[in-house]
Amino acid sequence: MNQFPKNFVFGAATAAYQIEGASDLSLRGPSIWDTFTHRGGTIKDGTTGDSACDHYHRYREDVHHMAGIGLGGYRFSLSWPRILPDGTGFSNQAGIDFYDRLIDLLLEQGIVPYVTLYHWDLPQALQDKGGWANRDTARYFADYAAKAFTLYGDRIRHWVTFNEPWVATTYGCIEGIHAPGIQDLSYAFQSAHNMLLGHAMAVSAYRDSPSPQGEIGIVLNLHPCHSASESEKDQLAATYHDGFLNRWFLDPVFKGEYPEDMMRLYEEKGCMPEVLEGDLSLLKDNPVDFLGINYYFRFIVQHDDAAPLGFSEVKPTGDQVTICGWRPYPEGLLEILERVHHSYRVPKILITENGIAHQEQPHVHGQIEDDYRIDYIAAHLEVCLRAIAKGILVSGYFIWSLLDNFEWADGYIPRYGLIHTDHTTFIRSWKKSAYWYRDVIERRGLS
Ligand code: IFM
Repeated sequence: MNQFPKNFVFGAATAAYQIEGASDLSLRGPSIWDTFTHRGGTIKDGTTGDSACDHYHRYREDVHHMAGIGLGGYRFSLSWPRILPDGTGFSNQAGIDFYDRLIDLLLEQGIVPYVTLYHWDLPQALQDKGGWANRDTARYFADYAAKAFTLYGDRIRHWVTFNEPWVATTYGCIEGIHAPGIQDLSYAFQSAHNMLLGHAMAVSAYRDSPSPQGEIGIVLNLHPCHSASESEKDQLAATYHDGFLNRWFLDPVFKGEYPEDMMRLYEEKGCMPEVLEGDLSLLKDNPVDFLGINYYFRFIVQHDDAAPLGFSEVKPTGDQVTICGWRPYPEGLLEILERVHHSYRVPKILITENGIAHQEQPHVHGQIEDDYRIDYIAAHLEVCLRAIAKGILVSGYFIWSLLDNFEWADGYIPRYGLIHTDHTTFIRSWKKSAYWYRDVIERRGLS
């Protein structure tokens, strides 16, 4: 079978801080990513997302490109500080209007919007009150979510609460390589718990909102975690890494509980978060309608006495490794899909991100011949077809990303886009993969 089902959504994804630009204080409040990028020494090429792709001013052109490719869905995020500059309280009408215009234009072009409420740009004013480690942030998030449901719920039918809470807390609060740039296990696990709490509160707010007819879910980055060797120690390390990365989020969202082995480990290490009575039942009582999976690669894990939690990644090497240090492993997507389908009985699955980046040089005639991206996407789409044939409800696939954009700590070096962005002139040009994806969508299948 190489044809996708009739309702399968072919899409592409972006996130506010990575593309919007328009960071002037008259256009939005500051977020933790403004503070972090301007601190200096935090971003590989010394850049910021101040201008990014200038999508805020060029969204019409971008929607035109999406329509040209034939996208059925577009996943983007709302910038919380563009709507509520301080995170709570007064709102910014210009920001609210911007998303109104974007949503209306997408719908006019027959492109279904998928909206993420939190893709890492916490208002700085809330970081100043303790950030995600402060339990109140969960309530502020739910209030902001409720506002978004009221503003856009009449037109938005697909909502995502959080994007990749594991990355936000691990890179941001354990490794300190993302905003807010903290290195503290307890802070990180408390933040992750408060995000999950905010997620459950937002789901509940959606059910009570004026237009609750759509669906709401969460996006998790999931990875197979394989042991570096047959040794018992490495195998246990892989199980723990899986608990740290996958189960710590899947279990509360789908079962309303944290995994026992991980709670024991975190107690032992003195970093178990404070979980109040009622927190987990709130999660259980507010089930999601779908799970968004961001899939990129697998982890190979080893026992490591020097690592804070007792395990570490064996970094991949070789010429297939991407500029982000990731080795493509498409069969891992099937492993993840089978697992969430069988062990978590996920009602519906979307692949909300999948993509690849290298440092690309424009072709002499101007078009980027990114055959490596075409091979990568084709391999993952083929896995989706295999999963669907096995009865797993994969109902959409969103390429990361529509445009080359600001890739967090790596600045503008990795280029993930179907469309090349010149970050000086902001000129957009289709890469070979954009034409290829257009043909796939037109045929609704792989050749
Ligand atoms: O750019 C990121 C995105 O913001 C979240 N998922 C992974 C992508 C590539 O690193």
